[in-house]
Amino acid sequence: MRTSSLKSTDQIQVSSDGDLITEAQISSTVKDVLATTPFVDIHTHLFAPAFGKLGLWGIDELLTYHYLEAEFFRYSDTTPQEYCSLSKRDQADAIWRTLFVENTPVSEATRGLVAVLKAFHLPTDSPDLAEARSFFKAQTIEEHIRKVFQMAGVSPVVMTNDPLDPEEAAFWLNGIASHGQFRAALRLDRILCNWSTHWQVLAGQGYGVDEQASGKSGAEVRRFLADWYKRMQPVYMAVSLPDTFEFPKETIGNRLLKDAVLPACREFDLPLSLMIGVRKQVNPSLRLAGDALGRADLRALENLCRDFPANRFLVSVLSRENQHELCVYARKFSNLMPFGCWWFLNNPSIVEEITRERIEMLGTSFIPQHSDARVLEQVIYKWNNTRRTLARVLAETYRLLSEDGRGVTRGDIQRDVTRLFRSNAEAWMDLRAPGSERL
Ligand code: RAT
Ligand code: ZN
Repeated sequence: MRTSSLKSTDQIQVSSDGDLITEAQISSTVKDVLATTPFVDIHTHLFAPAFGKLGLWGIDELLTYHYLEAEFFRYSDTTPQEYCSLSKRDQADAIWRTLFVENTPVSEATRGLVAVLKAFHLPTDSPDLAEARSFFKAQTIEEHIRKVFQMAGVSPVVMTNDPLDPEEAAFWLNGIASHGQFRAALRLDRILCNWSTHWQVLAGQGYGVDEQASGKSGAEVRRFLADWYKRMQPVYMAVSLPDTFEFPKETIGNRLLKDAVLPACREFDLPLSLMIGVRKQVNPSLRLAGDALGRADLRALENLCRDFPANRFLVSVLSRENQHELCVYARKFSNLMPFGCWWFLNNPSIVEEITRERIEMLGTSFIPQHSDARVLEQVIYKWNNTRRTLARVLAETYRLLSEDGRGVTRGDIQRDVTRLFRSNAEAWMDLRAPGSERL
């Protein structure tokens, strides 16, 4: 039973989820609940083992992560061109030497790699990578994935699946068995943001589309999406949009969004994930590490949420300056679900700020984080960091609540953490393994 106010001096023994906990117990209870609740990872770039080499894992992939490559070029005289001509192994050695041996790995991405090494009891200060390489070489992928997800406390994870990536599409077209821990997400960047270089691929596959996306193109793209929906059984459709995104505005992308993507999402009852604010290739020589960000005009989002009430939008914005207005829009539109602290925002100081702001404005009606992991083992450090930051934020939230007159139980904390990291996602997408019940 609740009592009106709880002072830290109250000595209530916790015996069940229903008993109020003391202020002194809040922090440890929050940490414990965070540690024991499996999270859903709603956006990654990982692949199930059936996709073979598309799934990245191991020390050389971890070290050549584009977040680390960007940092490498700040310290090293190696030019991006020289770096690109090296083998992956030599690139990894160069990054290890530069960022971990010759310098202290204090940045978020370097610290993350240290945490992964430590999680596997590998040396974190070795002059070379010999021991790490032999450890990863000894792993078999299925068992390694199981262990890594268990260490990270995540399941399932959502992949990013591009039907216009020729390498990936070949796997889907040959038939891919569903995997218990991975779900698909149908990524639309090439269609919505780069139609001029991709429409011919659709045309070549027998869809009646043209360069201007005129006439029956919208209906045909919708047919393409329906075919890929059947093939992938995605849990949502997704697109990453530039900071300059405007809606409505007469562009090919917007026409296809309105005539094909939004109707398909309604038909299949899928949310559309909009990741807004990327400025692609401001430094093309850095390749994947060459993107930056810009503040977006979120009136585009306002227009979408209002004009398409039967659609649901999962939204992450890349600019720190857009975060507050995203919360305001989520208060106006229940078909908008803010998610994650994306890419350049996934640093403890910013995650803390954004998450506090979201709790203050939205309670627990949002999805605080996704990992965006590209290399399997990254989920270990990314989710560990999220838990660590959230422990501070949630403990402070409950302390204030308790001070203001409402004590909390372990059951309350469990319900909130489950909502934030699991059931809000489950309510928005069908995360059950694709199988008979979904077909
Ligand atoms: O965070 C990243 O790794 C970025 O390169 C992008 O992949 C981004 O997350 C995206 O999905 O577009
Ligand atoms: Zn991503």
